[in-house]
Amino acid sequence: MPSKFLLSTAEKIRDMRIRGASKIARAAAEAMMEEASLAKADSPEEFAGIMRYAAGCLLQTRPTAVSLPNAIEYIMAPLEKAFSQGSGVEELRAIVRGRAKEFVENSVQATKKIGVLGAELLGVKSVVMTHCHSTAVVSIFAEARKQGKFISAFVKETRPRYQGHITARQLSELGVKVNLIVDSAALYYMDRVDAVLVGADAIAMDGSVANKIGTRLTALAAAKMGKPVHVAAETYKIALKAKTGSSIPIEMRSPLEVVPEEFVRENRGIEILNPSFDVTEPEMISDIVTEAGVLSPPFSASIMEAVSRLGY
Ligand code: RUB
Repeated sequence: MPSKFLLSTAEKIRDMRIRGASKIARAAAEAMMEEASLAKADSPEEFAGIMRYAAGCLLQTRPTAVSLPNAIEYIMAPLEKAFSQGSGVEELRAIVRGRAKEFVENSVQATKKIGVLGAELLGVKSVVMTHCHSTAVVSIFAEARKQGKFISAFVKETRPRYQGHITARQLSELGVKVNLIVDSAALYYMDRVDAVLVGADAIAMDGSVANKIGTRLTALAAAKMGKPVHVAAETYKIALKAKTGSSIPIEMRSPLEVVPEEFVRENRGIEILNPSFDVTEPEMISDIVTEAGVLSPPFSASIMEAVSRLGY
């Protein structure tokens, strides 16, 4: 039987009480750590079975954020290796616990480093447009403010879940002057903006970026007005198996996030589509700020270089 903690973490990720690619990955790693601690196994086979089941539960929650399978792989690959080499239960338990802890610590450090590297891209008085809510993006604002920069922001509300409200509150707490706008006002205000700054759920090997639905439209608006688009993302957002953006799965969510149940009942003939993410082409992205450095176009080369340097 999987633990209550594992099941409740999986549930929270699925219904977005835990959301955002890095928080999802860290929560999954913490659930794996807890599962390893609680696992009552008489044999290595039994322990590995418990961990494989836990990994499977977590992997089924949300499909687009590659941070989730990458976190699971970071933990499970050494476990499988040690298992095949005949390690005992306590050794396997220590491996899972150690790797999960390491993943979370690395992720926290990576977000801080992205803050420092990303803040260098912002001028002393920058006006930045954001979409959705990204911890990596907020980290850049936090560092820029720490450096005494006077940043202001046009924060898109981000229908249908309004993650922009979280961004607006957090940036305001940092002392950023915040203008909260409806999503469709992006182009209207783009001429007042110096740069667009967004996070990522997955980055394909060609530099295509999957992020909250509407990111691509924002990037198009930025391209129209000649404004740069900076992406902030930890390297575990790189989808090593996705050569291009078209192989990143896009999560479709409930119509009830878009309209009330009454509307659905009264309008049976209307199909309500709610894709949660879209993919922005590399040509519309100026750079990708990672903890391993700021990656520049051509991304197929810079991503490959970062990946081989990191030993992925
Ligand atoms: C969140 C979203 C964020 C990325 C990056 O979507 O698209 O921009 O996940 O966030 P959702 P972070 O709210 O559907 O999870 O930088 O925190 O990983």
